Amino acid sequence: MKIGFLAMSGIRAHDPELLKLGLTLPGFVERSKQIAALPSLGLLQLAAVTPAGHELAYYEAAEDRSEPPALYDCDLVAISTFSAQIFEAYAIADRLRAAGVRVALGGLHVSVLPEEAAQHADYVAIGEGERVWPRIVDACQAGVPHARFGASDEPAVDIGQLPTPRYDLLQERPYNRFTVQTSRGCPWRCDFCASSVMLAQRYRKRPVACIVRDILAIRRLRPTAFIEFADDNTFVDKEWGKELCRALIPLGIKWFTETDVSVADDEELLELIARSGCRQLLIGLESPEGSALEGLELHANFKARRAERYAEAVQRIQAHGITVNGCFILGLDSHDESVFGRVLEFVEATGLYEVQITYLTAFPGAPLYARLLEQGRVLRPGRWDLCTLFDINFQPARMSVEALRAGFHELTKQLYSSDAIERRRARFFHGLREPRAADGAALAPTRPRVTA
Ligand code: B12
Repeated sequence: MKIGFLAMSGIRAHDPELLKLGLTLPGFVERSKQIAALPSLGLLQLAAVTPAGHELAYYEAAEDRSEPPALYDCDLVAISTFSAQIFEAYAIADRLRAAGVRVALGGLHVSVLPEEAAQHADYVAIGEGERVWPRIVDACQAGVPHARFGASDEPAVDIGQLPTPRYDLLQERPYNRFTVQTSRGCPWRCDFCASSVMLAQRYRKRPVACIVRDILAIRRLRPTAFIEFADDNTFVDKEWGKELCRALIPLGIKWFTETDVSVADDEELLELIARSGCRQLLIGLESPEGSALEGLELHANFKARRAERYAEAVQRIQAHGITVNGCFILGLDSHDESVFGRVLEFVEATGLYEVQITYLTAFPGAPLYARLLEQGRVLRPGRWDLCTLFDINFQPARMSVEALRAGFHELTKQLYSSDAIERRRARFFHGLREPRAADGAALAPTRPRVTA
């Protein structure tokens, strides 16, 4: 069979005013452009486990969200879904199916809402795809008309055995960044989190040798590729993290990942992270003060317990020449209109290099969604296209939707103006040029420069 893998990359947001701001604010646009160009690791991973004997091709939906005509020559098309693009994915699936092409849908959104997806697909995959995808391919080849495949009905996926994703299918496409997974899941259970909902298994790490193997495969295609680890929380296990970084040092790559604030507890790990080429750690701080974080992490109240030491942690990480992208969620239940000023103060006080603000978002399948739905606070239920992190889909507890939006817009202007960005950058590099010893004496500038 000819099998097409259709990725729907790009960034989604609907608020016209925010989009206008986004187009004029350099800090906002810069990162969006970089990350919007990421290929779909999920699909490249599926391509790698496709049974032999089929012709495979990777496609991207066009900028106007339409499907490439070549898809109509395929026998089977796999589409990966996130909530924000689900209606676009369904529309493409409907058109392909009307033309006789079989369609398989999988990914985060349809794993949570398989009944909805089944109206638009021949095959629906629930959960991790490595075991179910070969079964879908076989079912399609055998002419099975309709089926649903759940990862929980199959033996567990062993991520220690994953083959290298088929990065080679990207051919000459102009990607500058590539994703590699080093781990799956996260030991924490944040109420709003949309990514770990589908992973039935616990937090798992891949063998370091496999990660290096995958990076080398990317390097053969693009010698200067920037690597993003597509993890939920990379440095949960500090000793494994050190092993990973030691293996990355000789590769001379530049990389980025997401992890939690406990990474700051281990000086040796920070040193290795810096030496191995890390350009940035993205850390979900969520709110500038602990009271707003009470009960947010459902297992151990991890975030509230850590909040007091946030500022110290950011400074400790950045002192190693690693920039921190601190993420804040606006609209948490204890947030009133004073939160916007407090985020700004926190950013100024800590010298965070980069900041990301998003709205609290009720994603289908997340505990937050069930809670808000029960409280009658989900605005326009079923409007999955609003699950962008930049559009409001819930009623905030202590302010109006309008106040949340207006405060967010204002904070966006303040955080991403050229001046604010310049100031944060200058402060970061200045801090690196003048590191101080514990007794306050100036040290030689030994820290690596950060340029990405
Ligand atoms: C990299 C990434 C991106 C890349 C995606 C590139 C791409 N084309 O895939 C970019 C930067 C473009 C991106 C964009 C967005 N993202 Co994003 N992104 C991620 C991130 C960090 C990693 C995803 C990843 O690569 N995972 C690793 C792969 C191996 O796993 P996977 O994709 O889930 O695939 C597995 C299974 O799902 C399944 N599977 C997947 N597809 C299919 C298809 C078939 C047929 C089958 C059988 C199986 C199958 O098999 C795969 C292997 O097991 C996640 C966080 C996370 N940890 O998941 C957020 C995440 C997915 N993003 C999120 C969001 C909100 C967005 C945006 C809406 C942001 C915005 N405002 O624009 C957009 C979505 C618009 C869009 N393009 O769809 C949310 C999604 C929540 C949800 N329920 O939808 C997440 C979970 C982050 C979060 N904040 O919670 N993102």
